[in-house]
Amino acid sequence: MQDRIAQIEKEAQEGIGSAETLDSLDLLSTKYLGRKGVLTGLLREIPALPVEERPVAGKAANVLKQVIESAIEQARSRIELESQDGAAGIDITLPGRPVHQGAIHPITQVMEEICDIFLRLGFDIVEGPEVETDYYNFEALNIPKYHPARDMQDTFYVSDSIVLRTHTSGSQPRVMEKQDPPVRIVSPGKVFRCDSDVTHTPMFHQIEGLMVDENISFSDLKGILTTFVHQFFDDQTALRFRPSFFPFTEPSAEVDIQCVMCRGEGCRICSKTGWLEVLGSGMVHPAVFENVGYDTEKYTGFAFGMGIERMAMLKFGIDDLRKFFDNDLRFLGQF
Ligand code: 2NL
Repeated sequence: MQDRIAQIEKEAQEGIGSAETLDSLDLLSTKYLGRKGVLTGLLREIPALPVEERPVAGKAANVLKQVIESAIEQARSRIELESQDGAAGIDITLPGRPVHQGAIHPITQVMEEICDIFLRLGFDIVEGPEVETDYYNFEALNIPKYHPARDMQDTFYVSDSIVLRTHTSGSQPRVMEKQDPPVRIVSPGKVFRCDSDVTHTPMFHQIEGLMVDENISFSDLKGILTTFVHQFFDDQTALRFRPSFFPFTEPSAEVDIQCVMCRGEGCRICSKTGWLEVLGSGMVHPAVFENVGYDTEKYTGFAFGMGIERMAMLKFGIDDLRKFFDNDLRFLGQF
């Protein structure tokens, strides 16, 4: 009897364990627990056993019944969970949940692209602090105390001698103080001006470049900046160098490119001139070299600066600077 009970339990466990549908489970339930089932048959045989075996056999049969019942309940939960339309309520016809994919901000993209072009031209990237001393932001760059650029209107002052940097130039004298020429660096980053209207945001991005060595001439400036413009826009884009003024360069030149919208025909974007201003540049003023201890008889260099937002607007044909800062994902995801 004990052996048969053990045998029945083994078979029942195997059958129930491998049942895959509720229907087959129902059949197994009837087979073992039904009115004409295996267990009923087993219990009916007990009275025929020798009297001393009956209690043990009866108890074993009842234990077997409980074991089978709980095995069937477990299997039912398992099958319901696995089944697609069972009591667990998993509806496989529901559309999937959307996975929102991020995008790199267009300003970051343009910043990285510009850095890549200068890296290929042999420049290193340096980053300086956004909170800068008056000395590095102004004094070292030959912007004296009375210069209009230092006006409270333009500069965010943290204290008398600390400002939010108004350009990334300050990173460059820091490098020159520590390193003798040749120097070939670009410094990208956020800059801050106390100015906010349709075409100005109080924070924007710039990249500045500096190249210093023996025998660096204005031709090197023209060559590097022409290569840059041809790589960033396209190699058919015409450039012109127009005399200008910056306190930290002499001579200074602004770089215009042929209008990317009308190709020089004259349109709204270029105010009918056919040209767009993209860069400021010049030969580093000897006063800047003296401030960092470079021998002005031995070394010359050129420097340049440009606004990233402006480059991104021209490249992507965006007409409003503020769109970069609205954080509208429908806009930002397009680039
Ligand atoms: C512009 C013009 C410019 C520089 C930045 C520079 C840096 C050092 C020495 C001399 Cl360390 N010059 N930077 C030179 C010319 C122009 O930026 O329009 N920026 C948006």
